[in-house]
Amino acid sequence: MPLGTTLDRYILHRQNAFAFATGELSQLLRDIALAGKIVHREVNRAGLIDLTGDMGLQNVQGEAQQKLDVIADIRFRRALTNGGEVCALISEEEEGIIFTGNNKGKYVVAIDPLDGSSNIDVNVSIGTIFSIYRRVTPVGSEPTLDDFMQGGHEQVAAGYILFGSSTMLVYTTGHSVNGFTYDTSVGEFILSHPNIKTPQNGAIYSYNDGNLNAYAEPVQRYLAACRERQYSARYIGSLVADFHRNLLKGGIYLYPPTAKNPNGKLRLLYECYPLAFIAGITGCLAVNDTEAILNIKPTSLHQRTPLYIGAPAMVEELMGYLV
Ligand code: P6P
Repeated sequence: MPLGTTLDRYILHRQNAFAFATGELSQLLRDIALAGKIVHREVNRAGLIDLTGDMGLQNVQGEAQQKLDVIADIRFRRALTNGGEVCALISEEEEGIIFTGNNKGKYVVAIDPLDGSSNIDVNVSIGTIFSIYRRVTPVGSEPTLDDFMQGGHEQVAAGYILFGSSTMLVYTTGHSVNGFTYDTSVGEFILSHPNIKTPQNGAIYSYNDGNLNAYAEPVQRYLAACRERQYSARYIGSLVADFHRNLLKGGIYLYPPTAKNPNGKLRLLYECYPLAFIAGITGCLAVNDTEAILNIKPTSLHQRTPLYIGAPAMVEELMGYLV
C-alpha cells in the first residue's frame, strides 16, 4: 500500500486479502485507533486543563495512578466495549477481568492504557500497548481466565500507540509491522512506516543505569562491553518510546531482575508479549534470562518478566553472557 494510505483503507485492504476475514478484527483495530485519537487529544491538552499529576490513588500494581492513566483506561475500555467485538479485556489499571457484556464478541484484549505515565508531568513520550486474542471459550458464553492464558504465540494482533513528537500507531496481525502517523489536520492515521524491519545489529542500549549494581554479573559485563565500544546509551524511561527507537534504528532494551523487582518489572501479558510479537516480525529477538518471551507460559494476569528485546545480534551477544 502506498505511503499516505489511511489506516481505515489499509485495514480494509488487509481484510480483503483474507477470504475468511469477517471484519470483526478490522473493526476492533478501528476501535483502538479511535481511542488513540481521543487519548492523543487528552495527552496534548493535559497541561492546559490540569490533567497532569496523580489521582492520589494506586493501581493494582501499587503504583500512583496519574490522572491520564485513569482517563486512558476509561477511554480504551469504552471504545472496546462500545465497538462490540471484545467480550473481555484486562488492563494494567484493573485487578481482574473487565467484562464488556458483549458475550458474542470473538476477541479479548490485554492492554496497558498509558505506559510510562510518570513522564506525563515533564512532557516526555508515553504510550499504549495492546495485545489481541481470539477467545477460546464458546461465543455467547461468559469469557474466563482461559481466554487470557493462551500464551504469546496465540496473539492474533498486537501494537502500540506512541504519544511523542507525533502520535504513531504501530501494529501487526502477524504478517508485517506497519506504522501510521496521526495527521491531526484531518484526524486520520496515515501510513508512514510500511513494513518496518529492524537492523541486524545496532549501537544503542537502553537500561536504567541506577540499577546497574543490582544486575547479575553477566548483564553487567555485557553493559561494560557496550560502554567500551562507546555505544549510545539512550533511556527515556518510557518502554514504548525506547522500544520504538530501537525497532527503527537497531538497539537493545534491557530490564533485568533486581532486588526490588526479582521477576523484572515489566508485565508479560500487556507489555512483553505484544512487543515480542511485533519484534519477531521486524527481525528482533525478545527473551528473558532463560527463554523467549513468547514461549513463557502465562500463570497470572499481571505477572512480570525480565525483558531483553532488540536487534538480533545484540540480544544474541547478551544471551552469550547469560548462559
Ligand atoms: P524504571 C514505566 O513505568 C515502565 O513500565 C516502562 O515504560 C519503562 O521502560 C520502565 O518502567 C522504567 O522503569 O525502574 O527504570 O524507572
